[in-house]
Amino acid sequence: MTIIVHHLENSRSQRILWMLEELGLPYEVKRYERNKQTMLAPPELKKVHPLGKSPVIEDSDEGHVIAETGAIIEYLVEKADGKLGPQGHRDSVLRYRQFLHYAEGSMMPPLLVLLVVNRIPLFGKKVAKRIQPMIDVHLDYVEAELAQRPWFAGDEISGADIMMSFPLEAARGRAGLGASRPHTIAWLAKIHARPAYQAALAKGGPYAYA
Ligand SMILES: N[C@@H](CCC(=O)N[C@@H](CS)C(=O)NCC(=O)O)C(=O)O
Repeated sequence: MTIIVHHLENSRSQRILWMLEELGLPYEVKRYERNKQTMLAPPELKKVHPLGKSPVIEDSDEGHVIAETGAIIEYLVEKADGKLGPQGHRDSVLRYRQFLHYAEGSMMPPLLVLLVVNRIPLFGKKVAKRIQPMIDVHLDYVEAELAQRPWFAGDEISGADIMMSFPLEAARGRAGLGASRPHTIAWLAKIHARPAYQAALAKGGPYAYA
């Protein structure tokens, strides 16, 4: 066994399990539970990486500890000789790169703000009303992209789709993504039906967003 995935329940690390299943690389899952009150990761994760966040992987073959979903995805693409990496026409390659960064860099921040403010009584609801239109801009953009092609980069599934899965799953759960954006909903159904996605769920345990 070469790769250990430090997997926090109901978190971004589900993407890494899915990626590893798609690539057919061997791995082991170390599962962590969130603190029920704060929803934060347990302190043990800080022993693996100073940020104490998930995902983090350890590759014992190469002696690396790697944090940040996008960096892990890129590392795994390299390890799998380019599988699920940028491919084809230059436009697809550029879209791949954009969505790889966009998922965490632009789409997750307002979703995270919404999650936090929704936990604050009264004042939270007011702030949430200001955040929702910002999220809608992202959801409309994604819907328009998925109306043009089956996958985020182009005709084939790639690491960009795996990156985009978490913000879109989170948006469906908490930010109004629904039937009014049929291409995005169909894309979610399509990824959830993939055998590799299902195998990742079986390996990682319950996941609230699938
Ligand atoms: N941008 C980072 C974010 C990592 C992150 O915030 N992970 C969350 C899980 S969704 C976490 O570990 N939260 C628990 C905590 O902050 O204690 C990535 O994509 O890996």
